[in-house]
Amino acid sequence: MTQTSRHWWQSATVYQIYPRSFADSNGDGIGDIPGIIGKLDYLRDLGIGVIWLSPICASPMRDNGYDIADYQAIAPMFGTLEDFDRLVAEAKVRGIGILLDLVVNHTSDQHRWFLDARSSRDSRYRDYYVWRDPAPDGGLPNDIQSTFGGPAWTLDPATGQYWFHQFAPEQPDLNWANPELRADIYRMMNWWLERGIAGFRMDVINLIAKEPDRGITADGPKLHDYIQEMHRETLAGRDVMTVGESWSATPATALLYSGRDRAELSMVFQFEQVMQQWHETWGKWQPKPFDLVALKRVIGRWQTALADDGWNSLFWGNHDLPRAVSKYGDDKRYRVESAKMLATVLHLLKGTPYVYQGEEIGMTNVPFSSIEQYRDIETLNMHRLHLEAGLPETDFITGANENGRDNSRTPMQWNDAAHAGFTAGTPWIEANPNYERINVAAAKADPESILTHYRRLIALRRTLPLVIDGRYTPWLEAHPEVFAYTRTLDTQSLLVIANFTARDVTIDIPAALRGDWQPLLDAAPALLRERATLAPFEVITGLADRSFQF
Ligand code: TEU
Ligand code: CA
Repeated sequence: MTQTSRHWWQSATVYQIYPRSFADSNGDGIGDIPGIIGKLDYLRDLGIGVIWLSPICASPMRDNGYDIADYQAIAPMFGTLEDFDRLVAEAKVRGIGILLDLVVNHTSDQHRWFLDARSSRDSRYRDYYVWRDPAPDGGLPNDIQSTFGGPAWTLDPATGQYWFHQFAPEQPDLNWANPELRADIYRMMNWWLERGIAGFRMDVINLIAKEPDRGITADGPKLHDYIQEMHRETLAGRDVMTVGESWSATPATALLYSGRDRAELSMVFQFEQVMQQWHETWGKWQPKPFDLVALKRVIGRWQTALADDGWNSLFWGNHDLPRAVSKYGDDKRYRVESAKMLATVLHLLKGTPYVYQGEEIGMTNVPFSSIEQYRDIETLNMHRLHLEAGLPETDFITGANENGRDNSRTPMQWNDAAHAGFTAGTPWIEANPNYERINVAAAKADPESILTHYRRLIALRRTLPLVIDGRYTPWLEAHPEVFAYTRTLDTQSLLVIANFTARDVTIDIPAALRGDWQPLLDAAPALLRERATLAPFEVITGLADRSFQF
């Protein structure tokens, strides 16, 4: 890809905000839009170009806003439409665009469409949702299960049919086969785009074309027709970025979503490396031991498959995943080292990097000990179901502390005041008790903080074209403890060699990598000989006027 055809979002770094947990401006214990506005200077100083806001629309908050009751109203707990317009304007002044979370696989059961749809089989909105008659024996139409546990069908006794929901019953699936529904969605998207947003993150976009009668949930045959239609009706002619969430994406389907001639999306979020670390039966509640070789294999496959067309998203965490430093690093003795190492490895890959709030100061998983401390609908449902199915309580709590979604949803840690400076009231979920040590104020006071390191990485992407365009070459692929790669553009290359363990690791340096490497990211220059020893979680980086093309 030449420099002139580059899109703005290929050199930008995205920062994800989970509004509920970011900054509370009025002491009700819930983060809000004025709170976000108050932190825009912090985000500008970090160097990010885009904020992805998790949902802020009116919602009964069964799933913290991923259950929308009105797509064109702001949830009162987060503020008003005026607050939102002010956020867009204030962010723009700082060179930051706002991505909204487009949740259109389903609505809330409190959306007026669904309220009307369930009022009668003759409702004009009935077909906006997916209804089926009971099976001949009166039971469920089929055995599709929902992501949050239990059947994907719930009976509406008044009208005698089941509605389909891939998540909670309070999140009825929309019927994308209905052209009027699609037109309403596009109208709503254009309404937001005209307010000046920078684009959309699209929630479970892979699920919209479901065909439940054929057992199809993800990747239905019409999926790409719908996305192309959506593009024609809303995105075409606008210089916006879009990222589709797809737990089923493979490198091959990523090219369908993000290939340059496809007129669909800018990129997708993929979860292959996340899911390969889950247990076969108990899923994420019984994590497997971390497998670096498998992780490298997945990342390498995506880097290679999207080298010349399509585009990668790069992330370690989000609001559904555990904290990166706890999952892939060492959140105790080597927290700082491992958080910096993980950031370096991710941000020097090819793609658009995403920073999840608090990752830039090395926030960690929570040490909850009782199910009462959790808030997430998925965790609470799965706790009940897995205990019924025989998983011991302590195993579940261990698994939830390792992989549960509340790990990433505790309050952003701003300073060492009560509740991490997040709220003057009582937070909706407890702050991680380590906020006294791990917080933004402490990070700002330390020139060698994780925060400083993120700032350097984000700035480097803006100044060094090699970071954006360079070709990825993996090294030491079978090594179980070290992640190594080069990126090459023309005759310039950068090198990353990272130790993923808490031990010294000595490696044989491949002949091609030996020699002098100029400093990158304020590190010392490196002279690589036949062997090198990396300290715990150390990462070696360097630049050289050499080419590695394979
Ligand atoms: O997530 C999709 C999704 O499938 C996750 O719920 C995932 O399966 C789960 O976290 C793994 O255990 C999106 C949103 O990111 C999530 O927050 C929502 O709850 C979900 O869609 C429904 O809108
Ligand atoms: Ca508030």
